[in-house]
Amino acid sequence: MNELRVNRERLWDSLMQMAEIGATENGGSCRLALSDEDKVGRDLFIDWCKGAGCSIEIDRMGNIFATRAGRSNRLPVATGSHLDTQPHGGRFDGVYGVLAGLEVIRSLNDHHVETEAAIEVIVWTNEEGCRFAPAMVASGVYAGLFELDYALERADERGVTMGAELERIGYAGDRPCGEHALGSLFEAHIEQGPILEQADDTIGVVTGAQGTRWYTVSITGQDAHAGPTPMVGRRDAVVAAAALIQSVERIAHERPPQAVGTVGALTVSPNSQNTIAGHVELRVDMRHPDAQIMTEMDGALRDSAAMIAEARSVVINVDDIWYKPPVVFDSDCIASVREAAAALGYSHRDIVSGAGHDACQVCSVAPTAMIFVPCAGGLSHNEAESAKPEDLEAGCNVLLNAMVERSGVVES
Ligand code: HGY
Ligand code: MN
Ligand code: MN
Repeated sequence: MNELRVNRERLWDSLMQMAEIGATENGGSCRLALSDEDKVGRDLFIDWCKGAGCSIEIDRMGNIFATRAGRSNRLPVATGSHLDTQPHGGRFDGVYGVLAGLEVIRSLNDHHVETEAAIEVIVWTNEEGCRFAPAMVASGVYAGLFELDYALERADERGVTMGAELERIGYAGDRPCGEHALGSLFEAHIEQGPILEQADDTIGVVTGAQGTRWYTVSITGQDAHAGPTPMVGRRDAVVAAAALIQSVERIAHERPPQAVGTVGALTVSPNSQNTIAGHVELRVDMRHPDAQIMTEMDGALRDSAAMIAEARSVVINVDDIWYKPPVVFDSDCIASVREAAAALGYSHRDIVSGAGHDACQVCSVAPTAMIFVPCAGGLSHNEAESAKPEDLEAGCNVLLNAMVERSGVVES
């Protein structure tokens, strides 16, 4: 069968309409997980899917499964991603994967294609992990990597839990999370890094993803007056935190070119200009494609914390929040993506994802692969995130054809 094609304008319009929900003044999106904005985006997605003839199912973690029926009762071929964003999120991270899936369904309808296996689009709850840590928690429950109760009890900075928010926005589904079996999963996503754009390639055939480790580091010194307290003998938690932040960067620089380390969040107490801070909490993110090197980085961080604590007479606790080992995707699904890209004539290359994705969880329980498209400057988790309509269309064409190849088509 000749390669099927999607509708570029309709895909772009759906992205821009979704971007109006939680739009920020600098052109980005802010729809924190399970916020009112997230609810509005979910409701719009479900309306669109029902308009395209899908049935809808919602599980206990609020994961949404939109299904376009197939002729046989083979396990569905699924796609999807997330609608929740970072606080200064872009208009494409996650959303592209969800709406590319909707575009696949709309295009199958346009072409009057009946598939053997059902085609599904999934919205995974709380992929970003910025309001409720850790990231990819709902797809993690689905894959059996987190317990349901653990996830429902995850709380935000105000102590509001995921379970309470799911009830409040009406997305506490009744279907057990993890019961909805999938035959395979393909997730389309912007690369969020510079490789495709620098290589001038249109499609990333994603073979896996690097590992991620999150920590909460708490530093306790002593509140004291900024004026009369001599410099010698201070137990200044902010200066100790500065030393630890430098260590996180050094540990990554010492393992080029792939190791990365970030301290993206920091809270100071009492946070007063004329009080030496007695307490700081840091949130650390470290990543690498090699699990052994990740273990080394973990040890280096703990050693550095011990030395800083000694030198500055503070107490430092390094608490593990989350460890996601590196993953390798399914070779047959990867081949489906590569063959679709080649058949469609798109330049493509294999790539390992620097970011985590729901596909990195689901690959534990279903054959999985991903499709990347370039984004401008490789920039993401930034309101200026952008991607070209023609690249988004290309990725969606690859998605459509890879899914149809896996699902089988009923010859009319
Ligand atoms: O952290 C990540 O890689 C993803 O954006 N949640
Ligand atoms: Mn994402
Ligand atoms: Mn993200």
